[in-house]
Formats: sequence, C-alpha cells, structure tokens
Amino acid sequence: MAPSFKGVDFYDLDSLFSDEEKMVRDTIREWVEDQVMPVIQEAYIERRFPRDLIAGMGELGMLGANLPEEYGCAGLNNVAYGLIMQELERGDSGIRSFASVQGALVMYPIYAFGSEEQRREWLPRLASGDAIGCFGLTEPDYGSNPGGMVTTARRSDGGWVLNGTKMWITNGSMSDVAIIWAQTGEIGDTSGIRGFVVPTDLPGFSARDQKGKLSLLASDTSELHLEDVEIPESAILPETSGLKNPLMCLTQARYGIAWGALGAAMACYDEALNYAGERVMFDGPIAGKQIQQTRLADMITGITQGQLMAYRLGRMKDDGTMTPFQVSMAKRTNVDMACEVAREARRLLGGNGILVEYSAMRHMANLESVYTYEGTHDIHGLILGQAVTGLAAY
Ligand code: TGC
Ligand code: FAD
Repeated sequence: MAPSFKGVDFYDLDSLFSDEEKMVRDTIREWVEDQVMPVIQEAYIERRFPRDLIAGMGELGMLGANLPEEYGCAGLNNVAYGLIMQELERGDSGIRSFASVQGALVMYPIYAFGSEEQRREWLPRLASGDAIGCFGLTEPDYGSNPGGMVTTARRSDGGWVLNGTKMWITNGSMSDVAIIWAQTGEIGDTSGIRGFVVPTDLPGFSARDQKGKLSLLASDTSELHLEDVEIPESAILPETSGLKNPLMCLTQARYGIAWGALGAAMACYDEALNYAGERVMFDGPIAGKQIQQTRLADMITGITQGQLMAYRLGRMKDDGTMTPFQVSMAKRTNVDMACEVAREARRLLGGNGILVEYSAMRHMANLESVYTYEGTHDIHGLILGQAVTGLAAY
C-alpha cells in the first residue's frame, strides 16, 4: 500500500529542530488547541479580539519571545519565535497579529532604540500582557510610502507636541501605549522621522475602531488621532534617526509573518485532507478523486517549500546574516502560498467551506489583510526587484 502522509511535515523538518524548539512549538500548539479554538469562531462572528487570551500569552512567554530574559521576556532563538507565530496563526491571523505587533513592533523598538529607563518601564509589562501596545506608522495618505508621513512632532517647552492621524492600527483601541512615528523636520525629509513612546491616556490622544472590515474580524484595527498631544522629552526613542528605524521594526514583524502564514496554511490543509477522507460523493471519498488529490498535492508542496524557506531564514536570523530582502521574499511568497491554500481548501469543502464551523474561509479572509499589511505583495516584489537589479521602481 502507498504511504499515507498525515501531518504537515513532508520533508521531515522535525529532525532539524532542536528539542527546545519542538517543545516550544508543541506547547503553543496545545495552548492554541485548548484556548483559541474553542473561542475563535464566536469572536470572529462577533467581530472582537478575544482579550481573555492575553494573560495566557504572557504567561507562556509568547510576547516578545526573542527578546532577553532580563526584561521579562523568554529569550528564545528566532526559530522558536517563528514556530510560536506559526502556531498562533494556525489558530487565527488576528491572534498572531496581536502577538506580532506587541513583540516585533512595540517591544522591539523599545528594546532596540529605547533608553534603559524606557526598557525597564515598559518591557516587563508588555511581556506579561499587563500592558498592550500598538505601532502607528501608516497614515491615510501614506501606506506603502511611509516616508511621506505628515504626522508631526514639534518641540515645546521641555518636550514635544504631536499632531496627526494614523490609520489601520492593530491593537489601536485597546492599547496602553503607542509607538508613534512622526516627522520632526521638513515633510518629505525621511531623516527627520523619529519614534515616540506615547501613553494612550494623554489629553488629545484618541482611537476609533475601524468599521466595516470583512477580514481579520477577531482583531482590533483602529484609527489614531493625535491633537496637540504633549509628551516629555523622555518619550522620544533616543536611538531613532530616520525612516530606517521603523523599517527595521517591519523586518522583525515580516519575519514572524513568514512563519505565521505557514500556520494558517497548515490548518487549511489539515482540514481539507480530513474532510476529503470523510466526505463521500458518487461512489467513494472525494480524497480518492484525482482532482482533489492534485489540489492536496499542490497545497502540501507549497507548504513544504514555505517551511524550508522559513527554517533557513530563521537559522540565518540567529546567525546574524539574514537580510531584509530575504525577509521580503519569505513574507511575499509564504503569504501568497497561504492565500492559495486557504482558497483551495475552501473550495474542496464545497458548501460547508463557507461556514464558520470550518476554518478555511476565516483564514482565507484573514490572509487578504496579511497579503496587504507589512508591505503589500506588490511592494515586496519591488523590494526584490531593487535587490536584483539595483534600480528602485517604487
Ligand atoms: P529607502 O530609501 O529604501 O530606505 C530608507 C532606509 O531604510 C533602510 N531600509 C531598511 N532597513 C531595515 N529593514 C528594512 N526592511 C529596510 N528597508 C529599507 C534603507 O537601507 C535606508 O537606509 P539608509 O541607511 O540608506 O538610510 O526608503 P523608501 O522611502 O524608498 O521606502 C522603501 C519601501 C517602499 C520599501 C518602504 O517604504 C516600505 O517597506 N514600504 C511598505 C510600508 C509597510 O510595510 N508598512 C507596514 C506598516 S505596519 C503594519 O502593517 C503592521 S500589520 C500588523 C501585523 O504585523 O500583524
Ligand atoms: P496603498 O499604499 O495605497 O496601495 C494601494 C495599491 O497600490 C496596492 O495594491 C499596492 O500594492 C499598490 N502600490 C502602492 N505603491 C505602488 C507602486 N509604487 N507601484 C505599484 N503598485 C503600488 N499599519 C501600521 O502602521 N500599524 C499597524 O498596526 C497596521 N495594521 C494593519 C492591519 C490591517 C488589518 C491592515 C489592512 C493594515 C494595517 N496597517 C498597519 C497598514 C498597512 O501596512 C497598509 O495597509 C499597507 O502598508 C498598504 O498601504 P495602503 O493600504 O495605504 O495601500
């Protein structure tokens, strides 16, 4: 009899992971199974982020997991960090987004560009989930091109005054602190862009839920308004000096997304494979029909390619040799692959595929946001185009 490959590890990546990496992955997989899966369908339908999960994420060290233990973080390597993102997104892209933003876009800049005082004040609370953070880079007219931002930071007596609007901000309405990127010099001069650690209870700061989403429904997406928000000098991230700094944060988050997309794809593939084995149509299970077999073959091939890329990327990140261009390639291709796998899984499930009781369509809708945020598919294509030709085509 031909071998039957259950599970989603066709090229035996398990043999490449260390015991600690596998332990981390299995712990988070179990937590997602026990804590996320029972609540995610309802949260999705009710369009709310399941906040009760945050404490557990903190307890298990999922927030800023690759940052040092001295700040209350888990101090894991980047492969283990990637596996956490994979397992969270196996549950839902909104859950992974929460952790990505908190860890890669809020904790990382405080760690990398903050003062020691800022690190001690914020990192332990963010790691435990006692404080929630968001990252405000995108503006209504500056999405793919954040260098043009018009949010300003102007000097005042002893500090700064912030004015502007940030759009599409994950965790925006439920955050205690926002990392705000603002122009301190002439609009368009990207060397004037600096980061600020802004408590969200300051006068002039407000957040409004983004209405009308049809994707990432179990995630808080908001617009931030800053109207004459006064902050002290100590709120600036001292080591920021231009657009490069927020882009460095994006590299961290995009790395996690390259792994996360695998999780969503694996969940869809697993669901499709199981369904195909059980669903009998005409004279047997649809798993025995040629069209469904090539569909499943395409899915497992794409996932396997993505796993190999993410694995190699993780080892390079731990070696210190990973480049932003390599991250762009992995984010771009793994998310594209996951979109395709989710769509094909939904189709394989027939009518049931449009129900929330199955996860394929939820993942499919979520992944459309993942395709767009953190640099659209097109923008990562242009980043790669620049890397190979030396010519910027933005
Ligand atoms: P450009 O001149 O190319 O770059 C300015 C400086 O930054 C350096 N750099 C990077 N450094 C680290 N990591 C990266 N990824 C970097 N990309 C560029 C670059 O070398 C340069 O350094 P230096 O020393 O010469 O000053 O800047 P540009 O204005 O031409 O822009 C290039 C472009 C289009 C690639 C960039 O603007 C871009 O990536 N746009 C996409 C915007 C984006 O991704 N936004 C994401 C917002 S956050 C979000 O979506 C969160 S979703 C929630 C979740 O994550 O779950
Ligand atoms: P645009 O930049 O207007 O792009 C529109 C279209 O034009 C796209 O197809 C794009 O690929 C294409 N395009 C753009 N430039 C070019 C070009 N030069 N050549 C060819 N085609 C081009 N941002 C944050 O700062 N923080 C967050 O927490 C955050 N969370 C998000 C959560 C969600 C659910 C979403 C949807 C977005 C989030 N974003 C966040 C914003 C996200 O990063 C932007 O949506 C993204 O960068 C694209 O910007 P845009 O939506 O303005 O699209």
